[in-house]
Amino acid sequence: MRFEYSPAPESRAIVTLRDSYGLFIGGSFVPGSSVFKTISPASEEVLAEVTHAGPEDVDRAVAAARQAYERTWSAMPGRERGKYLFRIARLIQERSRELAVLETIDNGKPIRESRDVDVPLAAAHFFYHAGWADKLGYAGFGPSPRPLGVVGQVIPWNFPLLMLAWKVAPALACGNTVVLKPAETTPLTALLFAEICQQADLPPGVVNIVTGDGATGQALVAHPGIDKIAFTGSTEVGKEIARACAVSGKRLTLELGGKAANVVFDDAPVDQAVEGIVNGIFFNQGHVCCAGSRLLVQESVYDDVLAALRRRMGTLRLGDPLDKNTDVGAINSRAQLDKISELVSSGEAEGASRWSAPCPLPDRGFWFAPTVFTEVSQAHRIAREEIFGPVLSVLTFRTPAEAVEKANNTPYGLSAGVWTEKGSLILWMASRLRAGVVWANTFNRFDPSSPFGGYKESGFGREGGRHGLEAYLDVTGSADV
Ligand code: TAP
Repeated sequence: MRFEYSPAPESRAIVTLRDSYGLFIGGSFVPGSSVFKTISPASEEVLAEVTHAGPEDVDRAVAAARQAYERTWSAMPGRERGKYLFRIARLIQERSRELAVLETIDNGKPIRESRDVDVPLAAAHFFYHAGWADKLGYAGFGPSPRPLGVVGQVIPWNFPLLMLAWKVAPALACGNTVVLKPAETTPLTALLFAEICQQADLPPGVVNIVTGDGATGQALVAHPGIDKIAFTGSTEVGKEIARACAVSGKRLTLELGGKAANVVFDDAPVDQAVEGIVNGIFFNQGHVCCAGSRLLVQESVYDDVLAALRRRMGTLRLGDPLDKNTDVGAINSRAQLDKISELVSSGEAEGASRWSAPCPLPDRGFWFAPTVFTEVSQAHRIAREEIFGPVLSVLTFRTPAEAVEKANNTPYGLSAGVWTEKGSLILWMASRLRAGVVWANTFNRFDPSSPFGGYKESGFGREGGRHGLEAYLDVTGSADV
């Protein structure tokens, strides 16, 4: 049965966009060397002009962060730092609708997701790390672990505010100051976060935000005044950053790409598994590093699972991201749409069979219908490369051992999913899957207390939980680590 939905748009009125935004350095918005425009990927409308930070602007931001580190933040008792983090967390909650609408406008993701996932999780990360700020001596890193200093943080466009929270909250809780570079296509919630820092009376220079493109990121990574780089983004850029940081003495954590296997056994409840498959690959248009982009189905239930999956995909509603009924929003940029289209064409050319949900695409903006490929071989590019879009590749297996072999046959190792009724099989699989996170009978669950990170080309270091603190502390010499 098909349900008809009337439009249910969330109002944009809560967001006041400025015509142009400066850089956030030393607690104030300041001009920089040049400007660029940020657009809405759903309509291609220009939203605002944003400042491009050149090397001299990055230099100013690092100097402000150093001064704040030395004069205020590193010397402040943890319980005082914690108060600021609690205040920021509460302000994120208070301004949650504004943040959600702005995130949806700038990123293209459905309002249902920014409202129910991105913003609440961002607040949760600040609450969680606020609690740690005065308890670092009990975290198992020795009695008085020291901060590292000034941290340079570079984040991608898929979860702009949430990735900021993953980076900024632990860094500040541990006594570091930060210079953060948001992605070029999604700078607006980071700039609203800068206003929240002002509202929270955060000492000037503790958080600095430099907008710009890859060159701004490069300048930040190369800056000699930085003690640690925390990067989330593609494996390709991660490798470049690892080379740039080599023998510089800078600490480095890398959260990179993925090509997760979502493994469905023949005893899994089909409808529940299909919901998990859909959430695993179509949540956030598949712009998710841990997306379940390779579906491994046990051969005996292949026909049932595929039929139920196509049926469910046919009910997904694609369109206006601000509509509260929308399931699939816009692709974040034309460049990303081109990348998805190129990989999908390669799948067809290499002989896989494509099926896309029959949903009309809007005339303006960047869109891609939810798509599934069957008859996929492990050698196909769509089975090996991260597509970072709403495209699922389906493979089959007969035995658990074959499922493990195929799941691990990837240069990545960020996440995996297992669907079965048998607890013993879940544990057997989890101990063999080379992935930082293994979800059982669920997918894409996040919690600030749970460490997240990868193996192999998915990077190193963990974010969240006690493990995530270690990345922002000097734990050398600690016997407890
Ligand atoms: P990237 O192209 O790698 O960009 C990430 C960030 O790095 C952006 O801010 C980018 O600026 C900047 N950047 C680009 N070139 C740089 C350079 N040479 N030096 C320093 N910074 C540079 O990735 P993306 O396309 O935005 O994001 C998608 C990727 O992120 C996917 O591979 C995804 O799997 C990964 N990701 C991983 C995770 C975790 S937790 N593992 C989470 C989310 C996303 P511009 O925006 O100007 O290009």
